Amino acid sequence: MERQSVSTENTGVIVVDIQADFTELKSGSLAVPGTDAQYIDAVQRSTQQFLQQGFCVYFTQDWHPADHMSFYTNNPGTEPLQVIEIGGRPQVMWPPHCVQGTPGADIIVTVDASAKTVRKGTNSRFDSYSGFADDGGHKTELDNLLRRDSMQKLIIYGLATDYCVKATVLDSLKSEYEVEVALDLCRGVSPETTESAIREMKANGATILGDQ
Ligand code: VGL
Ligand code: ZN
Repeated sequence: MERQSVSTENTGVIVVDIQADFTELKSGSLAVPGTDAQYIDAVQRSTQQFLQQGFCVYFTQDWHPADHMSFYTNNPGTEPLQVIEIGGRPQVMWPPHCVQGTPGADIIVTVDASAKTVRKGTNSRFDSYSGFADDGGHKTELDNLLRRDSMQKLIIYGLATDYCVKATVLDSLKSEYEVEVALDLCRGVSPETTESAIREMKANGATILGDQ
C-alpha cells in the first residue's frame, strides 16, 4: 500500500505508547478497546518491517511517578474518567497506569536493531500526552533526536488515537514535520473522541492512511 512508497530517507516512525497498561492483551489498567493479540501482532510486524526497510524508529513511553496528578487515586473525591480542572486546564482522571518500573509500563513490542525510546509524563505535576512536551511546556528529547537524525517526515501510530497519538501528531505538525498517521495501527479510548481527533489531525494537515 501507500506506506511502501514513502522514502526511508528523512522519514521517521513514531510508535506511541504501546505499553501493557493500555492493552486488553495484558489486562492493562487503562486498556484501550481493540488492543487484542491481533492488534499487537500487527504493530509488531509493521514496526519490524519499517526497521528492515531502513526507517529510524522512535518509541514513546508513558512513564509516570506513582504520585502523578492524572491518577484519580491521587485526587481525593474523583472517579475514573471524570474531568476536573488542574492548573487552569481540563484534566481527565485516569486509573493509575504506566507507573515507572512496573510491568504495566513495559513497551510490549520488541524489535531487533536500534530504536530509541523517549519517556514522557515523568513530572508528577504535569500530564504529557504529546511525545514532544508536557502540559507545562517541558520538552522531551524527541524533537532534538529527530533533528539530529535529519527527519522531515513522520509516520505515526499507536495508542491512544484520541489522546497521545493526537497530541503527538499535532505537535509534530506545529514543529513542521510532514505527518502520516497509520490509522489501522491506532486504537482510541472512545469512538466520539477518536472521530474528532481524526478530524482535528486532518484539519491541521496530517495525512490519514487507512481512513474511509
Ligand atoms: C494516554 C491517557 C493517559 C495515551 C496516556 O497514551 O494515549 N492516555 N496517559
Ligand atoms: Zn498517562
